[in-house]
Amino acid sequence: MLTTAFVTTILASSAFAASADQWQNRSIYQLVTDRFATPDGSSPSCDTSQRQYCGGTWKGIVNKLDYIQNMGFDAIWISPVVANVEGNTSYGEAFHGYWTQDINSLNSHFGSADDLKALSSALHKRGMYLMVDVVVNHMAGTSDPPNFSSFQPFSSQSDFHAECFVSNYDNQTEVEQCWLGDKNVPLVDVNTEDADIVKTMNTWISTLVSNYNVDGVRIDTVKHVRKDFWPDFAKSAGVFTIGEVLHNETDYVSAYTQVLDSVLDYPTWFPLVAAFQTTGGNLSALAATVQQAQSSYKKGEFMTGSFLENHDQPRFPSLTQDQALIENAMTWPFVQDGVPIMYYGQEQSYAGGPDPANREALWLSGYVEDKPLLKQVKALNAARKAAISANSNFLNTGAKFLSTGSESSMAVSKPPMLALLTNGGSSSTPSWTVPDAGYQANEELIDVLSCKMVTADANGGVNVQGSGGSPQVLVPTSALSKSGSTCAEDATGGQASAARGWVERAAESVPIVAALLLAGWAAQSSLVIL
Ligand code: ABC
Ligand code: CA
Repeated sequence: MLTTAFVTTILASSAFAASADQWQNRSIYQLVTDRFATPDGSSPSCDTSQRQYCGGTWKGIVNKLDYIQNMGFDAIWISPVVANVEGNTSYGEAFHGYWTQDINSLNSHFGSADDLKALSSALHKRGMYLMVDVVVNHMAGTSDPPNFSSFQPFSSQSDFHAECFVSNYDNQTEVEQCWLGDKNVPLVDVNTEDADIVKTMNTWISTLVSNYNVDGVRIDTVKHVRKDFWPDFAKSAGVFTIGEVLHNETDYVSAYTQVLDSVLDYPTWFPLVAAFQTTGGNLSALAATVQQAQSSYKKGEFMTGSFLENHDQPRFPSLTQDQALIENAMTWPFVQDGVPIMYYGQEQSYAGGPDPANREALWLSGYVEDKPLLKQVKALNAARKAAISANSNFLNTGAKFLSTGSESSMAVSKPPMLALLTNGGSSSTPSWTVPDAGYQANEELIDVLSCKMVTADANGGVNVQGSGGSPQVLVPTSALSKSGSTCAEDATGGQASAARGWVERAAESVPIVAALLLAGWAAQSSLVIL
C-alpha cells in the first residue's frame, strides 16, 4: 500500500528546487537564525545592544516549525549560512551571518551540514520551502587594510576591488566597485568583473543549493554588483531568486527585475511606512508607487517580496504605538500582488528600533500563540489562501485601488478579496463606501479579522463602518471552508483543497517523485492514502 509515510520519505529526500511560479502562492517567514530558537529549547538572555551570538541554530528552527506553520506560513528565509568572521569587532560578532569569511564552509555557530540538511528535509516533509540568504558582493575584514589571506576561496588582494568606501550613492560605478562598511569592519568588495571569480561564484551557488536542498535564494546587496553578473548566477542557482536592492525608486529597482526573478519591494516599503506611521499619512503616495511598480517591473508586482519589517529597518511598532495603525500596516503585505514576507517577532509585537535593536531573541516571547497580532497574521494567511483557491486567476490579478469616499481610508481590490485599510488611528471610526467593489448583488461577505459579516448592496458595492481604526479584509463566505480554522461558523464553502495542493506541487517540481508515485500507485491495487 502506498502510505503517507512512503510519500513523505520520497519528498523528504528530494529538493523541491522551486521555480518563481512555485513561490508565487507562498507566504514567507523571515528569521534571524541566531535569534529564533535554541537547539535545546533553553531561553538564554540576549542583549541586542551587545551584538553577540545568542545561541539560535538550525536545529532550533526544526523544533519550532509547528509555530511557524500554525501561522499559515509555508516557507522560511534564514540568515546567511556560510562561515563568518570569528570573534569580536567594533560592531560585535557576526551573529547575523553577513560577514563572510569562507564561502565553502558553514557557520558552525548555527550547526553542522547535517543539521542544515535536516532543516530542509523537515521543511519539505511539511510541504514548506527553504530560502537561504546569500552574499556575493563582499567578504568581511576586521582591520584596515584587511588580511586578504584570511578569506576563502578568494585569498589574494587582486581578487577584490581596490579600497574605497561607497559614499556617493548616485555614482553607480562607485556603488558597484567601492566597499560597503567602514575601516572598522570593511566589507571588502569582491572583483565580480573577473571571469574566474564569476565562475567560482556560479559553481558555489549551484553546489550550495543542491547540497542543502535549497528552494530559493535571497540575494544580498544586489545593486552593488553589476547587473549583467546576475542572470548567470540566477541560472546556476536554478531556483527562485529574490534580490535586495535597497532603494526607494521604482525606476531604479525595475532594472533588477530584468536580471533576477524578483526583488524585495523596497520602493513600496518607504511610502508604506510613511502612510501608516502617523494618522493622516499619505495613502495615495503609497497607491501611486504600487501602480508605478505594476507597470514598470518585468512581472509587475506579482513576484516581489512584500514586507513591512526586516532585520535592517526599525520595527514598525518602534515608530508608532497606535495599535490600529500597526494592524493596518501589518495587513498590507498580505493583500498585495507580491509574495508576503513577515519578519519574525512581528507576531509577538516586538518593537526594537534600528539595527541592532530590531534583532531580539524570539525565545524570550515564549512562542505564545495567543497573541492579537499572531492571530491576525494567521487570519491573513488563511484569507490569502482562500482567495487563491476561490479564484484561479487571483495570483495574476493586479491589485486595484478603489475609491472609498475618505482620504484616510483605502480599498485594495483583488477579487474575491477586498482589503479595507485606514490610517485614522485607534480613536477613529472608519468607514468605507466602495460602490465598485465588484461583488454579486447582496453577496454575503466576511471580515476575516473580526469574523463579522458584511452584505454587499444590490449593485455589489460595500458600505462598511468599522471601529477603533482597525482594518477589514473581506472575502465571500463561500470562499471560506466550513471545516476550516478561519471564521468557520459563518463560512459556507466546502472542504479546503489546500491540504492536497502541496503534494501536487511537489510532484510537479520533482518529476521523479511523480514517477515514483505513479509506479507505487500502479503496483498497488489496494486503497491509496494521501
Ligand atoms: C553594522 C552594525 C550596525 C552599524 C553598521 C555600521 O555596522 O550592526 O549597527 O550601524 C550587515 C549586518 C549589519 C552590519 C552591516 C555592516 O553588515 O546585518 O548589522 O551593520 O557591517 C544588506 C543586508 C544587511 C547586511 C548587509 C551587508 C547588506 O540586508 O543586513 O548588513 O552584508 C546598504 C546596502 C544594503 C545593505 C544595507 C545595510 O546597506 O545597499 O544592501 N543591506 C542608503 C543606500 C543603501 C544603503 C542604506 C543603508 O543607505 O542607498 O544602499 O543600504 O546604509 C532612502 C534612500 C535609500 C537610502 C535610505 C537610507 O533612504 O532611497 O537609498 O539607503 O530614502
Ligand atoms: Ca561590489
